[in-house]
Amino acid sequence: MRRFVYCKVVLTTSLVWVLVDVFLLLYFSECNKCDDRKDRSMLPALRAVISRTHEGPGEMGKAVVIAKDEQEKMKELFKINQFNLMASDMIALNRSLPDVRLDGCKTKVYTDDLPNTSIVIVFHNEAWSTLLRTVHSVINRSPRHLLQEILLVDDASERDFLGKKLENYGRTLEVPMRVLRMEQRTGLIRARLRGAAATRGQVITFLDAHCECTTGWLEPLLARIKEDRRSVVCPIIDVISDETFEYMAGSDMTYGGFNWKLNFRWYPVPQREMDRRKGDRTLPLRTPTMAGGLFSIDRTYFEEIGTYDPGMDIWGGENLEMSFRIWQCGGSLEIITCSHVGHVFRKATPYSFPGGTGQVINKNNRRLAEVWMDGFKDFFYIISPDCKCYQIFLSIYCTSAIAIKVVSFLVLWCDAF
Ligand SMILES: [Mn+2]
Repeated sequence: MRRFVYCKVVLTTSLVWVLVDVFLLLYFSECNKCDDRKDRSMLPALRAVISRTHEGPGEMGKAVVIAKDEQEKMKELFKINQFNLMASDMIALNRSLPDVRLDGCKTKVYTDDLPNTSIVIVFHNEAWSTLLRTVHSVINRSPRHLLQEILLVDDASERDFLGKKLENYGRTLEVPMRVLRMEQRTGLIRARLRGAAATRGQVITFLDAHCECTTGWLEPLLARIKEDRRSVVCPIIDVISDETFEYMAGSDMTYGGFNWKLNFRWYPVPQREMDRRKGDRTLPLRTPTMAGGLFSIDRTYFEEIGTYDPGMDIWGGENLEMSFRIWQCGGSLEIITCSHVGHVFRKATPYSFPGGTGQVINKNNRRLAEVWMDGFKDFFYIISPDCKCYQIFLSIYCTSAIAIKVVSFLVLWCDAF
């Protein structure tokens, strides 16, 4: 009898321990899920980047050196895109980059509920490695829940690998990537409009096709738009060398301006803007104009201010047009100094334009002056007498421009220049 009681005690205690074990097991497997949730912003690809050793051509943003006996071939390849294609092709699509942010930026914390964004990238005969490195840098360095999709708009490229091969590659990515095709060469402006019209994210982020996004590039852009949906924000544009693909940090001490030829120019940030920010260089920097290639804008605000002027051709002047439009119609244009994106700056354009570059830019600038600059347009006409020969066409291509002006000024209460 006593032995039976003894047995019962042993059995019950064993049972208790089994239950404790089961509980512990369940508890810890739950916690694995917790860790996953904490990590949800970090994609497997990003983890791979972090754990990768920083060796190989161009890693950590270092310059690529081409061997002497390859120099001739390198020069030949350079002509295709007007950058060192051989160097670009040697660099991993997910190469590592240095963290070039100001120290004050690295400790900033952003809320989890930022608006999400669609990325729109327009390309024309872009190189495979630069285009895909742009895409991978977006995916690897953006919290997944903030990326709605990546839209590539092909402005009638003629290279085979940018066809089906690109679409198939897109299917292997962790973020939905779609390729939209323009039927014929239409230029940056109308291609961007096509991309923008297809977006579903709350914010549209336009990028150039040869960029690399760095750690923490996206959150500060979206946080500023969440704070004020009428702020249109640009990252600091770092320089990726067209010769070596070395990554070099851009300055937060220059901002965008323009001259009376209506060329975009960088100027030193004036003291008054430093004073307005009380000397804190990590705060948004109000800039008169933007370079135009890289910026984020609230999608509904983009529609409200009338998007781009669809009457502008190919490229040129659209960045100033957008800048003036934003400032004059109740918004603000800012450089977010905590956000860094690299861009391959080229010395020459590899593209040819129907009708020639000069004519296109003059026509666009003329529209810009007529719609947004009021009496100040005379400065432009005085300094660019070339534009006079287009006077005869004014009535044709200004009708739609003036319609834009009337609508914008009436509906949006836009200010004068
Ligand atoms: Mn570019």
